[in-house]
Amino acid sequence: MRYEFYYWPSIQGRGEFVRLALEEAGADYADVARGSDKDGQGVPALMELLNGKTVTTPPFAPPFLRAGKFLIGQSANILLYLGGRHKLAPASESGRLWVHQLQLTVVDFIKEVHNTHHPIASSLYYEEQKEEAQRYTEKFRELRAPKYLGYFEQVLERNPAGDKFLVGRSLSYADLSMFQLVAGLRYAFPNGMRKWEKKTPRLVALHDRVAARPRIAAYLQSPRRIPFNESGVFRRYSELDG
Ligand SMILES: N[C@@H](CCC(=O)N[C@@H](CS)C(=O)NCC(=O)O)C(=O)O
Repeated sequence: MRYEFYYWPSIQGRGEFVRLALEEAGADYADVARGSDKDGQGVPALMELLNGKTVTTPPFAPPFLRAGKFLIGQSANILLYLGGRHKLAPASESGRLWVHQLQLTVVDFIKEVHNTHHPIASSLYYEEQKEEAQRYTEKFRELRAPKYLGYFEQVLERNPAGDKFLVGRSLSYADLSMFQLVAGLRYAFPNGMRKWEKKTPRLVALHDRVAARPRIAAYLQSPRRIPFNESGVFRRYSELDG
């Protein structure tokens, strides 16, 4: 089956967690809004599914995925679906729930990362909420980022099957998301990350292993990987990095 993946065309954003899973799975997919299918209809095709009056299961926001007759929204929900189909999650129900739980925690963390530059409203420019961003991000750097990263480090440490993967002894989509978190935080908060990484060696090692996986390495070198920029979730504003 050829998947149709829908996300804003110029950013990694929340879509990147799904792109990484599609790439690791070697799945056949079109990144529709980037014009790789649908006869180059791109963003209009995305908007049609988002706002079309006849869509009976409309997504609230991108990313979303069309898989045959399914239209699936919410990044963690899309990954729950792909994980089961492409062996990117354990076969057992308990294992799948655990991976899903970790991914939902990634979603929470991403929301807080987003709040560092948009603490008041997504509809305002960063420049219109710089003071609040500064205050929010001080606490993010002091408390939240170390807490989330420390949590994932602890999950690796406590995995009864060893600390190579978050869950069990094989790769899951949550491991791919760990790669993206480390890469994104290194981009957005290079100073902060240098400090936080010292306490999360397993997480950093997992990032490196994921980056070296043949399909992921090929993807990262390809034009399909959009570079980090100041429109996505991870933005480099040096004044927020302490
Ligand atoms: N929890 C959702 C969040 C989706 C979301 O916030 N998407 C952003 C782009 S990254 C968006 O377009 N939001 C529009 C809005 O919130 O109105 C997920 O993880 O997929």
